[in-house]
Amino acid sequence: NPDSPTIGVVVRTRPQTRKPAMYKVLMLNDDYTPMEFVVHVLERFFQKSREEATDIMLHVHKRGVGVCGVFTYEVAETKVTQVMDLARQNQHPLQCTIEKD
Ligand code: NFA
Repeated sequence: NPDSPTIGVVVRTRPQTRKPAMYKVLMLNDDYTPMEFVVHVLERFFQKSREEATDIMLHVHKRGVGVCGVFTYEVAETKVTQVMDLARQNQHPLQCTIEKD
């Protein structure tokens, strides 16, 4: 319509959305933590099936280190704390660490 100016709305978008940095939770082998405890930890804190947990535990047992999962920093930190707290309560030397993915 030539007599009525069109009303425009300025919409600004962010230049990009950034994906959060991701961190691997690594589990280290040791000579003392019982295999069944490691499987329990993987089921409880990393939502692994019994079969998957057993595969990961055996991988860590044979290779020395393995990936439990990949998470944002805060979630990865929480998982490590939960695993190490339960291990200490049960007097197992099980160790977990975080590594940037
Ligand atoms: N190496 C341990 C054992 O023989 C089992 C283990 C697996 C410990 C994975 C830590 C991590 N009892």
